[in-house]
Amino acid sequence: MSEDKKVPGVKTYDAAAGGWGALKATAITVRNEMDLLEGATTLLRTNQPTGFDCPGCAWPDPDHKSTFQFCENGAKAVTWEATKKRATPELIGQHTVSELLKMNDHELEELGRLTHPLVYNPETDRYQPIDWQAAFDQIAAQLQALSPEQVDFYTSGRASNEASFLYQLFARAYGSNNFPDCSNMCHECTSVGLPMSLGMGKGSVSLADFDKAELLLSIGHNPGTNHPRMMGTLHDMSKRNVPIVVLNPLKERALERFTSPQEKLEMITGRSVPIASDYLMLRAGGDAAAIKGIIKAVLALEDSRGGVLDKAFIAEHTHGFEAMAENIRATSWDDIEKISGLSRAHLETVAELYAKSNATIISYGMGITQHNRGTDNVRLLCDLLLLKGNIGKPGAGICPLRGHSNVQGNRTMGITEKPSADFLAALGKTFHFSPPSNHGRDALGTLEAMVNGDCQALICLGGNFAVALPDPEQCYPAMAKLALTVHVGTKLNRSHLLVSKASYILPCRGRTEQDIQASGPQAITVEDSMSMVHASVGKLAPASPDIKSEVAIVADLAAATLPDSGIDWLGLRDDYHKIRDAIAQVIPGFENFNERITHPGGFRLPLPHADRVWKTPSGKAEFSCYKGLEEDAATHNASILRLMTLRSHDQYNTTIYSYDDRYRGVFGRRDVLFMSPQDLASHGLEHGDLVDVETALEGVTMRYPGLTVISHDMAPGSVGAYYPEANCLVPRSFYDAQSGVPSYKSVPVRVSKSGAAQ
Ligand SMILES: Nc1nc2c(c(=O)[nH]1)N[C@H]1C(S)=C(S)[C@@H](COP(=O)(O)OP(=O)(O)OC[C@H]3O[C@@H](n4cnc5c(=O)[nH]c(N)nc54)[C@H](O)[C@@H]3O)O[C@H]1N2
Ligand SMILES: Nc1nc2c(c(=O)[nH]1)N[C@H]1C(S)=C(S)[C@@H](COP(=O)(O)OP(=O)(O)OC[C@H]3O[C@@H](n4cnc5c(=O)[nH]c(N)nc54)[C@H](O)[C@@H]3O)O[C@H]1N2
Ligand SMILES: [Mo]
Repeated sequence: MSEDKKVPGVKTYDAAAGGWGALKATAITVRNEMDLLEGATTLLRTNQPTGFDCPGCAWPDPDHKSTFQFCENGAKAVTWEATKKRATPELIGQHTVSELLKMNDHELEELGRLTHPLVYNPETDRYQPIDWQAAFDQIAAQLQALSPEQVDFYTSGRASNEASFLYQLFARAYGSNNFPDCSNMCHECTSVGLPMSLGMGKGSVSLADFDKAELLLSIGHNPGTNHPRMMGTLHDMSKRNVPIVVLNPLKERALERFTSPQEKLEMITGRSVPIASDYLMLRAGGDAAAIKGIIKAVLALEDSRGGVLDKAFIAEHTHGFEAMAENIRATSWDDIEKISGLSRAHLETVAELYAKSNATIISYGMGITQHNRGTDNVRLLCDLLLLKGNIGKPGAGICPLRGHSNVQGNRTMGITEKPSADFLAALGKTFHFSPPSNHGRDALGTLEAMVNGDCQALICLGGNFAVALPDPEQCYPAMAKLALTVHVGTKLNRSHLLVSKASYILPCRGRTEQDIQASGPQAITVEDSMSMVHASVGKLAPASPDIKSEVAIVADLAAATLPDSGIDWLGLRDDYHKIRDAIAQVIPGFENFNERITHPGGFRLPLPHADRVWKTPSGKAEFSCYKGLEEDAATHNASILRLMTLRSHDQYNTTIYSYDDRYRGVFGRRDVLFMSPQDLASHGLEHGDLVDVETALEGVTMRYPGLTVISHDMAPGSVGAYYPEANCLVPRSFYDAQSGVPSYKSVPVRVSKSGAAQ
């Protein structure tokens, strides 16, 4: 690593990703957060058959779950939860909330695990301890006084299946379908787009498919940081000489070269394997143009030499091919090149690889979904796959990389503002009530309702709602206007401090901790990105005797709020088998739930599209017809750049583990703007200059002043800054209309030297 003489905290990272650097980072994290021995044994239990599911990401585990998979960022997620630091009422009560608000997000969570329920006292401007039952009774009285349309129930994707199921049951028994959730900021485009194309809102691949794939297109995700256990899979593919084509505006080190900490020889020799066989540095928001270009070139290959498309599959299984092909043929190469930032020749080489491969997987993340047309983007990826029958065939398929470790499970459990009639009927029948059938609010809907006063109470099962959402300038004051906020969480964060008329923090146990209820020790279950459902059992003693499980908190709150519902909340709380029996009755695919999770590795939920059964209205897979090439509100102005808001290597969403971003060469700071050398030159800027960034959308005034611009290997036209800080540049009106996902990866911005005349 070499120091940058000019810009403090910037270094050039020239090694491969992974390797000893990853081991060292893990050792430091364990030392800072935990007792060494306990830390080591806890990490060894991660993702083991009798252990707990890693809260780090939703990548699945191999079938033969025996060997421990080393994972730096999984270790950070685990030790951050299992830390020995404690945010006791005494510690929190030393500060007024106004003082706590001056701490940054890292400092707030660094206070440690919450140990006792707290209530805000406006007279002292402090959080103070409260008894659990008093908290439940007070919250219940306020919920009873509000109407269900005024209350919103947020879920962040760590909540277990059992907690999520009970939570949606509580909200619906209360009368609300207002379910904003983290998926609304993340993979909602997948949940909306895949059903339109394939009849199912989940990925079609299993882990075994990666062993048989002949080509991988990895688009808009950064697995070295965000899905680190995927690196083992990519490493194996690379060693099998499977081409891995990456589409990403920014050079991400782990997608270039990786040393696997599981491979002794590589660790000893310092050797690494290349990951991307071809790295296409397209412009942010240039994916649709690039994919349309690849499809265009594939169609041209079919015309010139034939035998490229899977015509039998297209005829038997799909609908809309001709309209799609005509639309693509009408798109000009000039436009494709201009908007993608890639050359025709380069896209044609990818088309050749695609034409040659008998089994292709496309994996994708936030680079695809967080755009004005995120849902259309997802459908376009399906179009490319359908051309060669790459859905429902071994070694092929679509692989959305889900975010939170159980976000997919939350959805399966009914956390959705638009529940299906079948789901509501089954829920009502099982619990003898009439659930509301109206469409409720999603995350942006809740924000809007908070601003205009329609929403009066926000209950949060985890997460950091206000910091994750766009438009903090509107969102923060709107939180303070609410009548009631309730946060179920493990650590203190900013959303907890945006206090309303009545605010409560209810501390819960995490995945790593034992969960003992009246009937004995409990397991919870989660669903990974590939629809595998399995049990998770924590082993550590809870962070405090005064914290409860998420299930217990939801059940106790429901019992206090809805004493006449006829639902045996406390019975469900006392024995999670009963919750799973209810899930089995309500949700298809969970038959014999309790029995099936006793098998190591659990079971896979039915995925009709993986068997080429298309649950679309036409009964076929549907090609889409992507109009135009622009993914985001057009700018067509050389002075306007596209801002991608990014995660560093040392953060988990709004949780900032440290100020380092090792692979991108940034240390001890986050106040930087990544820019290409070409854009630096065209903007008359130098590496290290102080710049101001402002959003370039009509009617919007949003600024982020005082960032240090650093030169980075990335596509011209695109700039990057860290999420969540850069949310001050993302307007809440800038989102994908089909899914409601904010366009966090493509905000048009102007960049100018700080102090320069505007
Ligand atoms: N350690 C860790 N793990 C995590 C998380 C975390 O914060 N930390 N978060 C979890 C969650 S909730 C999620 S959703 C996932 C997120 O995982 P990712 O989907 O990897 O999300 P991001 O880090 O936001 O980055 C996306 C990547 O997309 C690229 N990109 C940006 N814009 C574009 C574009 O227009 N086109 C293309 N092709 N690429 C683009 C960026 O350069 C970056 O490499 O990770 C999960 N896992
Ligand atoms: N600009 C920009 N904004 C973004 C994104 C982006 O790429 N750019 N990404 C978006 C995405 S993909 C997502 S998913 C959202 C994330 O939004 P959220 O899911 O709301 O945010 P997190 O930061 O994951 O939530 C962290 C908090 O969760 C609590 N917590 C941790 N573990 C547990 C647990 O086991 N139980 C409970 N009850 N609480 C727990 C802790 O109190 C912690 O402070 O942010 C979105 N916002
Ligand atoms: Mo996410």
